[in-house]
Amino acid sequence: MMKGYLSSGMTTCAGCAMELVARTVFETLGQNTVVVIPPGCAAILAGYSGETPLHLPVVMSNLEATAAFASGIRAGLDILGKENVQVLGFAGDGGTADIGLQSLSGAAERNERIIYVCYDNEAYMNTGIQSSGSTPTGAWTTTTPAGKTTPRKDLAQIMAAHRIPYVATASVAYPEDLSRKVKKASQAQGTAFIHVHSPCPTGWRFPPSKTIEVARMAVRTGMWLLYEVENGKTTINIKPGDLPVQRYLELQGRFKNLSDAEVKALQAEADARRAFVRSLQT
Ligand SMILES: Cc1ncc(C[n+]2csc(CCOP(=O)(O)OP(=O)(O)O)c2C)c(N)n1
Ligand code: SF4
Ligand SMILES: [Mg+2]
Repeated sequence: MMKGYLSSGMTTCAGCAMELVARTVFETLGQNTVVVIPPGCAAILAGYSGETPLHLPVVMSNLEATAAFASGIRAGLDILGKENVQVLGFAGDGGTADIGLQSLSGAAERNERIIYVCYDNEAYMNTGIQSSGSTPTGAWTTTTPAGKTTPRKDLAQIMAAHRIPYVATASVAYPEDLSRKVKKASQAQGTAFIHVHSPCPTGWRFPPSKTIEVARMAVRTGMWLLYEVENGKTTINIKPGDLPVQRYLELQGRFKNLSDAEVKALQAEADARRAFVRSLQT
């Protein structure tokens, strides 16, 4: 049963995947958890002016340094003998793939015992839908009004290349898979990283009632893959879907101006990604 570590009356947008992801992650980790959240849409969960909706100890980091804050808190807890308390970084894609990447990379290289969850809404949403390193090719944002022309970074593989004990991808549409991965992350002997696909109705231009449908279609078309890398071993958790990517793109206004050639290019990218991750699974 959901205990609920977030008060009701939250002010995320209707249909926000990030909030569902946060609730699932907090619920899975439980009360012995200290949370670090940088600026971004999730900052609303940390609160402001001395008030917070979150029933867990939480600090708002700056955007560059979520993993550094988490590392420092981990060190303090260890000195106090509180090894059983988990430290969770919960950050967006801009704060993870771009602005906070150096501190995350440093923490991973030191193999800090922290859990880092990136909710990926594929743009800087909180400041007005600007393109990030995680925005997919072709997507409209306010800084890519004609569609992004370059590919997205492969964040999960960037983290796997640090050879930390646990890396996983997840999706808001598969909460049991997400929860199982969070549990595994909490048992890792070092840095654990989970990259969660988190559709954003406001920025992706779809109705709030369609969040889970959009997220599920990403997996069913191979636009998002669900796998984990445990101590270097890759396991695909849900069979990568092979429906045409058009089925995912057509649900969202941000892709409405794509040409046939651009759709073909995204299809080729999805096919290549599927083949690449399959090749890692031995
Ligand atoms: C160094 C720095 N640059 C810019 C900002 C302004 N800023 C605050 S929140 C935010 C968006 C963060 O995007 P993301 O991490 O993807 O989270 P989202 O808003 O999408 O949830 C930005 C750019 C900042 N706080 N710090
Ligand atoms: S802009 Fe998107 S990610 Fe941010 S609160 Fe609204 S729905 Fe959630
Ligand atoms: Mg974002």
